[in-house]
Amino acid sequence: MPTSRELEEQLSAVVSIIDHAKSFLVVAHASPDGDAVGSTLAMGLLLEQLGKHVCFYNQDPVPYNFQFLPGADRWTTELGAEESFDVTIMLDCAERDRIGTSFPKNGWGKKVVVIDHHKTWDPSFADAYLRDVDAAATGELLFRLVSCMGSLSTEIAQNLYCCMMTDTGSFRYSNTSRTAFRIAGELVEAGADAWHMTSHIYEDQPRSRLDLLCRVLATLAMSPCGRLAFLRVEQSMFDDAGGTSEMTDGFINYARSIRGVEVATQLREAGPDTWRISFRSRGKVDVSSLAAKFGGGGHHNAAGCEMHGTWAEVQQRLSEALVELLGD
Ligand SMILES: [Mn+2]
Repeated sequence: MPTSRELEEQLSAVVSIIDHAKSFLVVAHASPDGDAVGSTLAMGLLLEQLGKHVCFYNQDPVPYNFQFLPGADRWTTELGAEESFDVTIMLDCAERDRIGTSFPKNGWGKKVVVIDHHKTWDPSFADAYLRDVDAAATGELLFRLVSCMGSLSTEIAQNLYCCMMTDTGSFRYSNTSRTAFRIAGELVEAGADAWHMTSHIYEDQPRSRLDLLCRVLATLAMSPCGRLAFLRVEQSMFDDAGGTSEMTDGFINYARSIRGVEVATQLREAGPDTWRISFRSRGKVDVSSLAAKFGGGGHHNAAGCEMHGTWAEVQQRLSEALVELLGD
């Protein structure tokens, strides 16, 4: 955890790099969530406000429920081979691999800035890091940056509100600090409307998402001790129910919400014998360290990785690792 002095130093290093550059690539992790989308758009809009040239890039498209956000129409999943940038700003992740395998080599600008709040990080490749694992969202760090160098327009405020709301589980998780509430209050003052944001993000889902949820909940399995719950998303479910993989975001919370469950795990089929694993902890177990063991990463209570094998093999390996972490 950086001291406020260290954070100020990190901030001024980032401000100085931005001041001295003209063209920017803004990118967040692949399979972007609300914080990744909101921080990409807020960062891009801030840079445009400062008169910079910006490319809003991600390997993956904006999920259906974030497409209403101001600036979402600028999002691109293609980068021209001839394009180059003074600075690449990487958001909501601090490891190269997280931005996905189709990130083009020429996507890297002459300088790289990382703005992030994840525990796992690679300290070796960026020119400047603005990192605070105690920030509720990457949007919280961007709020500081906007306060330093720009003005909080309604468009930026809406994007930052999306970051704060989604990464705190609608202001319910343990990262919902006094600071998070204070910033949310300022964002509301700047024009972010709570119900407008909620109704687009959580209450405008396609019927197919619920059809998918029915199928996924039917796979619920519990460990004999009752502290572990598993859900599984198979490719065939999308064929039956319709919908897309981004729609499974949030399903895992049903598994964690069961009385007695300490860790919920979701296996999502990503290819033959390949599974994207998500973990949600109630707080006792640091799932980011577990994910790191399997080549992934994340936060104390929310993390992920990729694993290979049949679902039964993967689930067995994870059960053993988790039981060991939980102790008796
Ligand atoms: Mn985040």
